[in-house]
Amino acid sequence: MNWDINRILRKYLIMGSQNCERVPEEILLEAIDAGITAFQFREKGIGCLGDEEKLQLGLRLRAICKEHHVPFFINDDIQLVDQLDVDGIHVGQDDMPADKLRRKYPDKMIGLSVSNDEEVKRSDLKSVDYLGAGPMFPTSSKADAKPVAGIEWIKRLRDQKIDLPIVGIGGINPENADAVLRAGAQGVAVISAITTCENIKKVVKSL
Ligand code: TZP
Ligand code: MG
Repeated sequence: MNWDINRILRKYLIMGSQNCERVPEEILLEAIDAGITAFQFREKGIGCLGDEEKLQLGLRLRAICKEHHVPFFINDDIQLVDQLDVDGIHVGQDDMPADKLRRKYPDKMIGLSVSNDEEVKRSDLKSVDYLGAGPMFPTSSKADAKPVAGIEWIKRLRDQKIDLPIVGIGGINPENADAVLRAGAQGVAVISAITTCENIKKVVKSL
């Protein structure tokens, strides 16, 4: 499948069972129905599932994405790349380096998190398809989140002539999403704005 990376970053839902107060499959289905353009399975942090349950949930969420033609990314977990037949892999700075990942998976989309200039400098940007830039705003969804980089971070990436697609992440909601896009991002990646809201349709539409 050939995905249009600029388009699929537009409304990117990230989720694991630890982010959900109800059945993750239901949340994913509602979010897809409301118009999310990509999904990342991120089963990580306090309360996350063990290996076997993680695989089983991953298989169910993956099947939903396949049925609805929504690209499915796995966060970090290289073991699940083949088991879940993912479309893409998202890695952080402490995970498998992008160049190695690219050699191993020439046909997968690869996303990389960058939070500051130092991380950009040490990353092999030509091996990745997009950058995750953040945290844009304070977040309570990631215990070890880097210091808030703000929307200025996206502007700075653009000023450095980095022309990779960028998705902003961290504390994004319908009220502040527009500022992230205006700073130069192709899209917004959110966890809690969708997983904890009352009305997924309304939130996704207004992102
Ligand atoms: N990486 C940087 S911030 C973050 C991740 C995974 C958490 C984003 O969650 P939320 O609830 O949208 O702030
Ligand atoms: Mg990581």
